[in-house]
Amino acid sequence: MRYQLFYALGSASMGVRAMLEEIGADYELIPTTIDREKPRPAEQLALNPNGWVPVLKWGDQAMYECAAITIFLCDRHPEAELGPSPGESGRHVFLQTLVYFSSSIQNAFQLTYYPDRFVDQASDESSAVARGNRRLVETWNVIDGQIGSNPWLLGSSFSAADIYLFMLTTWLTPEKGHPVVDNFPNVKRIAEAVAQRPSIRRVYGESFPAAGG
Ligand SMILES: N[C@@H](CCC(=O)N[C@@H](CS)C(=O)NCC(=O)O)C(=O)O
Repeated sequence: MRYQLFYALGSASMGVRAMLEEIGADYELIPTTIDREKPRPAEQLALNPNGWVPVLKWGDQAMYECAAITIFLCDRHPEAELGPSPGESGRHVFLQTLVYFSSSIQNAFQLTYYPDRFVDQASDESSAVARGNRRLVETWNVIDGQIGSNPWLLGSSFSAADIYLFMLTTWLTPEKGHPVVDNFPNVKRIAEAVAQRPSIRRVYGESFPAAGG
């Protein structure tokens, strides 16, 4: 069955697209935008009133939330071996890591990209941004410690969590006050390994530099 993905460059929809490439799924991209000044397609808003991407459609069904889509695709395509299935060893760390990415690291990014969503007064926005930048350091340090000397986030096996990690590192923008990926050497090592995968090259481009670079 063909998937359809509401898609915008630079957004979390790129990680979902990389997963679809890893799976070898038949999919179609539906262009949209993350520009706050530009309208979203009516169908996207009907499926996700937040106006965010990613939104994934198949048949007459659809879902949003990047971590949930990641789990859904892994479970639906176990032959792609993108994560431990229910009952398999490491499943709990897989779920924990995806939800941590979504609820903690993405939240820290949001404080820096959309501070107005977190404070009442425009005058408080710079404080939200500063806290977001420090929160990025705290949360990436947690993930760096989780990885330790393991080759991949879950230990010895590559998984969709590594794709998610790569995607998040592409958002690190030191010019915005974010930490640089070099501060998290284990994260950097995995991001660089993921960047070599054909799926990532197809989605992010052949010339994509080392993650965070
Ligand atoms: N919790 C959501 C967040 C998605 C999200 O923030 N998407 C961003 C792009 S990475 C977006 O669509 N931003 C546009 C907007 O907020 O209006 C998820 O993980 O899917």
